[in-house]
Amino acid sequence: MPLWVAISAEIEGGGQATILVEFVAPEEPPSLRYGETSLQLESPYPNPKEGIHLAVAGVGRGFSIDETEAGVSLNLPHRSRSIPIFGPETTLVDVVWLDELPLSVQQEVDENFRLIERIRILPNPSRVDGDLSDWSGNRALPIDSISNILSGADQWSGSRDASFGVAAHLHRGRLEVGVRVRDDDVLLERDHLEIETEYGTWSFPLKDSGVYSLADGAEVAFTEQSGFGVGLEFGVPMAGNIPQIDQLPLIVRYLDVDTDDQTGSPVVISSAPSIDILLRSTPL
Ligand SMILES: [Ca+2]
Ligand SMILES: [Ca+2]
Repeated sequence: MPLWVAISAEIEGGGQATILVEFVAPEEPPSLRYGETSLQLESPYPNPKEGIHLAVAGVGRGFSIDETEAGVSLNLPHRSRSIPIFGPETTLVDVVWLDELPLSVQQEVDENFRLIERIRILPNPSRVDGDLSDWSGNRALPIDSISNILSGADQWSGSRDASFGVAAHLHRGRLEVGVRVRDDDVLLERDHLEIETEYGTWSFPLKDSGVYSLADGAEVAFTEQSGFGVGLEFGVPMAGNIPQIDQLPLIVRYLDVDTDDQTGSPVVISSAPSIDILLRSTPL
């Protein structure tokens, strides 16, 4: 440890994509990054397609990649379910593994590969009322790294400028999302939040404290602003068949505008690059 595995493929439609899997510690889930390109890497180790045993990880099946008609999936140590990472109509191009990324490649990864963070959805109740105390006890997922920035990375000056923590509940068919936005220059009506599931996307500006109605029966409540930023709660009844609670792909994005921004386009910081990429993989 650490260990990197880069899996490049030709995907449906003719494009190329790479999923980078980074093992930080054997007992922790690996982090996944996605790039719309094929990474050129050379490894001193044999191609792990047939399986590598992570000796450091102790017992287990180790790491392997399955290529079937259903697509490409990963088997990870200590996990009973394999993780689909590319859908059908995918051809594996290259699989390499490395103890560390060369510096030149690290720069390419920093610039072009985005973290795929999965927001866990817990079966807890909460109320969309602008009081975030019903989220205490849930560890928020921090979305605060350069690798979460989808656009405007050169405008972003760090987590105080724009970042957020997010947690989610699904209770009695209602999806509720709690977000604490960190922004040292909150511009009401201009800074936006976006919440996306495969069933719909809601985009709304930050507003004064209060509860507001949105499309499709959704509502959002904001807390009072503080020097830190602003908190909000979002709720929406989910129509139709909700998959298993932990398998509802959910993306939260913050679109940050600052007073001194000359470009006019927001910094976009997001929990995952797109819902399509999230849909390809089941929870880690
Ligand atoms: Ca509440
Ligand atoms: Ca702002």
